[in-house]
Amino acid sequence: MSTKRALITGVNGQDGSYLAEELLERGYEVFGLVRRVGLEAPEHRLERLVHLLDRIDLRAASLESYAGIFNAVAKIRPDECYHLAAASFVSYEFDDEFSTLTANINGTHYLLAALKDLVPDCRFYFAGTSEMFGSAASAPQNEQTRFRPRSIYGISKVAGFELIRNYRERYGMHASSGILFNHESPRRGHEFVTRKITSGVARILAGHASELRLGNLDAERDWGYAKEYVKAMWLMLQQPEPDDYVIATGLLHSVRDFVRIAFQCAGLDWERYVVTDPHFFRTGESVALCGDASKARRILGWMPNKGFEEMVREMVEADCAALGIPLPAREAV
Ligand code: G4F
Repeated sequence: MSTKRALITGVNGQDGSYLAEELLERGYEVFGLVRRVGLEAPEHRLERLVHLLDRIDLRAASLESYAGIFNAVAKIRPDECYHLAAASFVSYEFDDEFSTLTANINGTHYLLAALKDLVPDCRFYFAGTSEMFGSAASAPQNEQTRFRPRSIYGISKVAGFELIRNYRERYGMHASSGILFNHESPRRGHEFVTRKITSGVARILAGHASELRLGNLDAERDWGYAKEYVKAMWLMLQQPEPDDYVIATGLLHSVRDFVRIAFQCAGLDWERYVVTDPHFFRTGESVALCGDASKARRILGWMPNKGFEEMVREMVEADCAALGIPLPAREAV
């Protein structure tokens, strides 16, 4: 059998870089779409991919240009396409709503349309998100739960999800959506709370900072481990039939839990360093989303393995190592 070709959008993000590793290990030929500026400064803009640059084929294309996507798909002719790219920071303020909505919806639509016309047998993965549930009326959320997005990002993802469902039903494409709850790792962007905390701990331990300013410590999330979540993406495309799956741990933890464990890993008392700052509070964030991944477990054989504390420790260790600081010996957390 010939080598399978996989195309990943958002390949330079947390999930994209783990997925590229996963697919390379499985013998795929991996292609990534990146913005042209990324190719011009790879060590800076593609930092999560530096160790893979000689093993993956990066092509410049903007998801805002149908012609660019069409040309890239025509040249690559992928067997599987993983569409991870999106403006993904969640804000409930509806700031910059037009560009987030337009870029996320159009990018998905252009890609799907190009694949349908050029390589209709290509299997397609769409990165949906728990933000699509928004202020859901019931918990835990599964594939039957009604979407009630409360952010522009969530609305754009619901639109993408509906595009996928329509292309699947109307054109018979093998197109699946993963509804992924929060997933973290040492490669998480610094704008998200988990990485902000672990890098903050490392900076405090190194003497580069004396406090960490955060928003709502009572906010809760269903936090999983990103490396395991990309496996679920691959599993979805190996199924005989396309479908939608919730990927989650089913466990809720608060920001305070995360903070306490992260500081404890470094032998620090969090209450001496953490300052709550109204600037980082989000209005309209009332419901804690918690996923029910029993369908993924039943059909894909997928389940989360890494524990919450273990993941927090790995993130703190990585941020400390980057600053050249050893962590104190492991304590029970
Ligand atoms: O880390 P966050 O910014 O992630 P959020 O908003 O849940 O979004 C992430 O997960 C979604 C679900 O998978 C994705 F759709 C989305 O793309 C992204 O990957 O915030 C987590 C929680 C929130 O409740 C927030 O209010 O942490 C709370 N928080 C408290 N203090 C803070 C802070 N969040 C940030 N970013 N910064 C703070 O200082």
